[in-house]
Amino acid sequence: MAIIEVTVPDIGDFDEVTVIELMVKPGDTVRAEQSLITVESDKASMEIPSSHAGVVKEIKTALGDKVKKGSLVLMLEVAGEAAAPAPAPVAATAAPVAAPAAETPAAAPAVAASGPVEVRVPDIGDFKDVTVIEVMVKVGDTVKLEQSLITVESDKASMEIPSSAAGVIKELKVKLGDKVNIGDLLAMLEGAATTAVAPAAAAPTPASVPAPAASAPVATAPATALATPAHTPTATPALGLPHASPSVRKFARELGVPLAEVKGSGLKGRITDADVQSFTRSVMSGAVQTLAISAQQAAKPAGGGGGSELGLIPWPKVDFAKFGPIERKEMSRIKKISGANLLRNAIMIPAVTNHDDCDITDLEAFRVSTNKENEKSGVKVTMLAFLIKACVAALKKYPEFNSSLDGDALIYKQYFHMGFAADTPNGLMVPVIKDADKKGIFQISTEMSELAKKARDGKLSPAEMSGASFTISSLGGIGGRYFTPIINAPEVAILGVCKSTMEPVWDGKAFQPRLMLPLSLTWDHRVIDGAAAARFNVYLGQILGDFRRVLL
Ligand code: CAO
Repeated sequence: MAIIEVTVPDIGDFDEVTVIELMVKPGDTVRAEQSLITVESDKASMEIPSSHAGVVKEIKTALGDKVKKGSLVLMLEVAGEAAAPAPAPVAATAAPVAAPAAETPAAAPAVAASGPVEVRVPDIGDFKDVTVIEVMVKVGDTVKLEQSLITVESDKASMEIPSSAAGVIKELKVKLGDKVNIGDLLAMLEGAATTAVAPAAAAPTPASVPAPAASAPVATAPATALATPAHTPTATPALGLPHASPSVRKFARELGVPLAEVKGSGLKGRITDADVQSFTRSVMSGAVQTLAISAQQAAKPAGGGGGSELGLIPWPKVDFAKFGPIERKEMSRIKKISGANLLRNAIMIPAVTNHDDCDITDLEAFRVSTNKENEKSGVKVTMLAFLIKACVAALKKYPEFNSSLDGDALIYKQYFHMGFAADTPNGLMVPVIKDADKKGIFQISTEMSELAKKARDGKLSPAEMSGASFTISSLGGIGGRYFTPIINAPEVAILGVCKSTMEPVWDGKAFQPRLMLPLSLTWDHRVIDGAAAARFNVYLGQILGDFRRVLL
C-alpha cells in the first residue's frame, strides 16, 4: 500500500478553473478513471478522473477553489506496484499532455464576408457524436462573434460551441438531441463578418477543416472538453440550462427528474447528485409535486401560463365577488398534476377524434348471463373488461396505436399495458392493467375493481399508475353520447366509451332493436392517419359485435 497524490491533469489552455463539485469523500473506494471533482470555466464544465484505483485518504481541494494543471486533488491509498515506497509522493496525472496553446489560437480579427457564411463545429478533439442538449439561438437572431450557439454534452463534459462569425441566423442546421462531430454544419449566417481563417486548426469556419490528429487536443475527455472551442471563451451564460454537471444531468434524465425544478445546494446553486436524489425522494413521498409548478402556472391569470407565451391575450381576471357570494377552494393535488399534464397533451398533440357506434347486443347478453352463472364467485364482469380485451386485439392488428414517439422514431411496445380512467373524489386517476393480453376477462375484471377501489381510496402506488401503452376512458356507467378524450402522453391514442343505448338499426329489411355502444377514438396525427384510425374503430366494432373474433 502507498499513498499517492492525484493531481489535475493537463486541461489545455484553461487556467484557474473553479471546483464546483466534490464527487467523492475520504474513505470512498474509487476506480481508475472514476470522476473525482467537477470543474468549470465560463464555457464548459468537466469531470476530473482519478489516475488510479484506490481508497480516498484525504481531499486536498474544496468547493470554490481555483485549480489548474498539477493542482493537488486528493491523496489516494493504492495497492500493487505503486505501493512500493517512493522517495516522494507520486504525482499522478490522469491525462496525456494536451495540445500546446499555440495549436488552439484565439479568433482572428473579423473581416467582411460577401455571402452567407457557414458555421461549423470546431475541433472538439477526440469527442465523437456529442449530443446537442441546448440550442441557444433561433432563426432571425443576430449573433456576435464567439457568441455561444449550442451546448453539447458527452458523458463526461458539456461545452458551448461559439459562433465563428457575427451576423443574422438564416438557418439552423441542428436541433436538440442531434449528434454532432467536428466539421458538422451548425448554422447559416447572413450579413456576416467572419473571422480570417488561420491556417490549420484555427477558427471553426467552413475552411477550418478538422485539425490533424497530431494537433488535436489530447486523449482524455476532460482535457479535450476544456481545450475544445478554438475561440477565446466569452462570458455568455448558458441560457436556461440548469446548473449541473453532465453526469448529474444524465442521472436526472435517467430518473425523469426535471432539473429545472431541482434546487441546487452546490456552489452558486449548482445541482448535485444528492439534490437529484433528495428531489426524487420528496416526489415519491408526496412532499413535492413535480408538475405543481406548471399546474400553478396553468391556473395563473396572466404571464406564466396565462397564455402570453403563446401570444394569446391574457386570461380574464374577474372579481367574481362583485356578482354574488363565492367560496375559493384549492384544487386537489391530483387535479393540479393531471391538469398540467392534460394542458400539455392538449396543446402539444395534434389530436383528432373519430366517433363510431358498435353493436354489443350479443356481447351484453353474454356478459349478463356470465355474471348470473358466476354470481357466487363475487367477481362481476363489466363491459370495460371486454373492451380492454378487444382493444388488445386491435392494438395487435394496428401496432402504431401501441407506440410512442421518440424524436423522429417510433417505439413499438411489445407489451399491452392498458390504462383506464377512474373517477375518484380527488380527481381523475389512470390505473394500469399490466399484460392484459395474457389475462382472461375474470382476472381483468378482478384487477380492475381492485385498482379502481385503490384509486378511490387514494392508495394507488406509482407503479400501479405507470407503464400504460393505451388508455380507455369509460363514461358508460354514467351517460352521454360521445366525447373527445385527451391522449395520455406519451401514448398516441385513447378510446373514449359512452353509455350504450337500444337503437333501431336497419338490417336491410327492417329496423331491429340493437344495443349500440358509442366509441370515441382520439389519436395523435403525427403517428396515425385518419384511415388507420377508421380501420381501428371498424375492427374494434367487429370484435365487440362478435367476440369470437378475438380468437382469430
Ligand atoms: N353502457 C351502458 N352501461 C354501462 C356501460 C356502457 N358502456 N359501462 C358500464 N355500464 C354500466 C355497468 O354495467 C354498471 O351497471 P350495473 O351496476 O347495472 O351492472 C354501471 O354502468 C356502473 O359501471 P361501473 O362504472 O361501476 O363499472 P365500469 O367497469 O364500467 O367502470 C370505472 C369502472 C372505474 C372505469 C368507472 O367507475 C369510472 O370511474 N368511470 C369514469 C371514468 C372517467 O371519469 N372518464 C372520464 C375521463 S376524462 O377523459
